[in-house]
Amino acid sequence: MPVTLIAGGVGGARMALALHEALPPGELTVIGNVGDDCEHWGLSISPDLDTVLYTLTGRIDPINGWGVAEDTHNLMETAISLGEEDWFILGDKDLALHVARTRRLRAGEALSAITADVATRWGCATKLLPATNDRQRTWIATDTEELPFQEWLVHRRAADTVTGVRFEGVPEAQPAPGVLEAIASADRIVLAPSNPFVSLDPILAVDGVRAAVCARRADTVAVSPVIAGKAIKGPIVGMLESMGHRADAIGVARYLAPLAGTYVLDAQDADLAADLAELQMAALCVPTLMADPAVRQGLAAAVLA
Ligand code: FO1
Repeated sequence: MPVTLIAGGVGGARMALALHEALPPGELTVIGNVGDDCEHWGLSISPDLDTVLYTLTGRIDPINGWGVAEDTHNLMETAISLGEEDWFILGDKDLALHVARTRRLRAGEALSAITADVATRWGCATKLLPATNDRQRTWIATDTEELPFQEWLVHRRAADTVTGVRFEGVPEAQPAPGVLEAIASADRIVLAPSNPFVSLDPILAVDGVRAAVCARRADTVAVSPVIAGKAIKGPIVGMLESMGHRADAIGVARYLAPLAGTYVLDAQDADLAADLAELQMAALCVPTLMADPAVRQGLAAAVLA
């Protein structure tokens, strides 16, 4: 059963692992967010693609949910002693991937080709596609200024109130090879429990992607990134509030209703299932906290059933 997952952030990578484990090798395609990409110390960094790669190949740091497990920070310590910026943590093993990607991008290779090659070298049977090979960058509007995504999230610790989100590079950004085909040909499309504003929307903003998912609404399942009014990870609840949405799983469901005919609520939110009927969304209620492998299996089974 070919399945396509639209994924960003740590929630996207955990959902990718759940489906990767549940499906026969090669049946899963993950379309990853590149709006979070940044240049740091002159290197091209693709956090969301890397988080999926590290998660699916057993390299991920289980505590942070990003970066490489038990990485060392020798390069970073020396760079800081030379006066380089210290707010974005780059481990030594992680840096190797950024060095390789930066060299290959400068030599003219497409991000999709580099990502596919890394996945093959690391024995990852799941296909990982960046949403676009074109430059796309997420900007966060706050009460006072507009900030690049990583500056807002990491440097400023998401402390500034969000009033809007803008995707630089849109509407020009074109889908990477295989993206529209993966959406059109999958038996099931899954919207990961990712932040809809900064992890799913940049993917959907790529030319033709939102329309392609809307056309498959009956086969699309979205998983809530909010449980009992709290984020599984990250700043989503504050963003829902500051951008005028209901700050719970139903606020996200309303936002995603044009795209997904089925919505997965965490079992703790079972009392919200009735609110999905007016959105013409079918409800599934299962445990969704994927740090637990049994929950991961149960969630994948529910999404694929
Ligand atoms: N997140 C942090 O909270 N602090 C960091 O210093 C940090 C560094 C970092 C380096 C490489 C990478 O791939 C991810 C990194 N992240 C860091 C996570 C990243 O900011 C977010 O997970 C995503 O962009 C959100 O989707």
